[in-house]
Amino acid sequence: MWRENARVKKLDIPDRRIIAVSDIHANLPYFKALLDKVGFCDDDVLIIDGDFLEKGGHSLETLRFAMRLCENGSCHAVCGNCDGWSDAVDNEDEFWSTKIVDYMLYRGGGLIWDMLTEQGVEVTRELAFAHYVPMLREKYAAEFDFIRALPHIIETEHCIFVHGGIKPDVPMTDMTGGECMKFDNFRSTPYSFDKWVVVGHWPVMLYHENYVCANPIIDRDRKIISIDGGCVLKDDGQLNALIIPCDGSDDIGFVPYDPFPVRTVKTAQEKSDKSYYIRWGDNEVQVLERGEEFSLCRHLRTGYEMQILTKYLYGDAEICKCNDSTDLTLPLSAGDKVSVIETTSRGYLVKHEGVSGWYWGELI
Ligand SMILES: [Mn+2]
Repeated sequence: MWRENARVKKLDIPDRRIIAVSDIHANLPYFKALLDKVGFCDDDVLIIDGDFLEKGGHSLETLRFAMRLCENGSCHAVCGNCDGWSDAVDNEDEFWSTKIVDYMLYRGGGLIWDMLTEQGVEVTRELAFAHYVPMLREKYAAEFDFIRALPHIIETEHCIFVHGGIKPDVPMTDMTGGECMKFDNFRSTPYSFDKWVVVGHWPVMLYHENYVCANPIIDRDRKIISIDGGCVLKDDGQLNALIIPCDGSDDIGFVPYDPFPVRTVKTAQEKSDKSYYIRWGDNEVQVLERGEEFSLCRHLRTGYEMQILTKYLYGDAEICKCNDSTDLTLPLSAGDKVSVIETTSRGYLVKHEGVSGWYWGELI
């Protein structure tokens, strides 16, 4: 799936609403709830824009659910960098037999883990993976056939769906599957396109500097739409459905899903003068004062100091990493609806219109 040239599937979708979802990451409950929320039905076309597997708890179940949706013709999936597991049983090279066990133990799950577990095989450091390959190939022939057949790109009249990204000056079939699936930080390129290019892969919040927003970024000038809402990966993440209308117009919208309880703001508060967002990949902090609930930390690269939830720190060391954190006090009015991510003795970490931050007052 990685080294071969990108496979492009062309779809003719006249007069149907297109719903695009990416980076489900084995979170089947979110995926089902999102499909319910958007009222997905046989008149729609659903595009799964890669990374529907791994990291969350239901890889095999999610794969089977996607297979059923695709069988009835109203769903099409592209392969993401976390989905190409047919390689694990097709290439009997050393990479797979040694690395896969480390990977499974590190993740504590995943598609191959789920398959082995379903067959009563316990995943331990001593597991001789190569021994189980023929069994996996036989028992999961349908699942691996489905994965093998996944295109890297789906192209419709108005849109190109690809997990990571493409280059405007390179024919799509001249790129490798791997390049398309793992095109990191795609929006930081200067590229623009004639058709809408819809991507996942890079959680959208990573594109913002001082605040966290999980809503899709619809860049109308460059025709790039980035939809990965950080489902599974972020404490405040959400699964986004991009909605492209039947008439092919540019009136593109989205519906987010997260399971956080919705409450109402009682008293207004002003936005903080300054804020920062410590994020994955740049999340080393020095703990200045460690508390039970909050710890005062200094972000190592920038020197910015903020209170971080102690449970968001990895481990007890003075220098450590943390889950994504922000100190933004959200601008809120009385009556605003917010979803509550964390409840603390000082206030609430909430999300309002996709933006995460703190509310210090009372919720009704
Ligand atoms: Mn990805």
